[in-house]
Amino acid sequence: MAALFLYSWAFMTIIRWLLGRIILILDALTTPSGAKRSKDAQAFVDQQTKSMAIYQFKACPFCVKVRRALKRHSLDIELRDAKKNETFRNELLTQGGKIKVPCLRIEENGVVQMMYESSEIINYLENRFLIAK
Ligand SMILES: N[C@@H](CCC(=O)N[C@@H](CS)C(=O)NCC(=O)O)C(=O)O
Repeated sequence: MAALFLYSWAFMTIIRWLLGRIILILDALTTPSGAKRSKDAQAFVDQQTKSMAIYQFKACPFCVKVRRALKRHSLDIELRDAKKNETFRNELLTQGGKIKVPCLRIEENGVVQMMYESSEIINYLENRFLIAK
């Protein structure tokens, strides 16, 4: 019984790892090109995104979706690996309340907002930076 459990756990781990690699390869092969803004407009956006960070796992499909949106819209937001980095993992848990990625951290006037859900994050960024959908 224990052996069966161990085999299925190992099998699922390998499948998950393989799917993760496939997602990363497809992402690398089809990376979107970034939107172009005037120098001033990009500087304004960069100034605003300085107070943001995204907690993520490298091979999580929902994180890949958000990272592609960042690339497509030329949004320079710090990425924090919550799988490998213990400090970031703890920040995500204490400030957001759960270990779930992606999560967008927005800090404004000393107030921290933690936003989960990839679609909500992308919508928020597109609305905030007036990006046409
Ligand atoms: N509906 C969510 C799904 C996010 C999700 O399921 N993320 C997984 C990673 S791919 C997660 O954080 N799982 C918790 C864990 O692995 O500890 C979204 O679109 O952001």
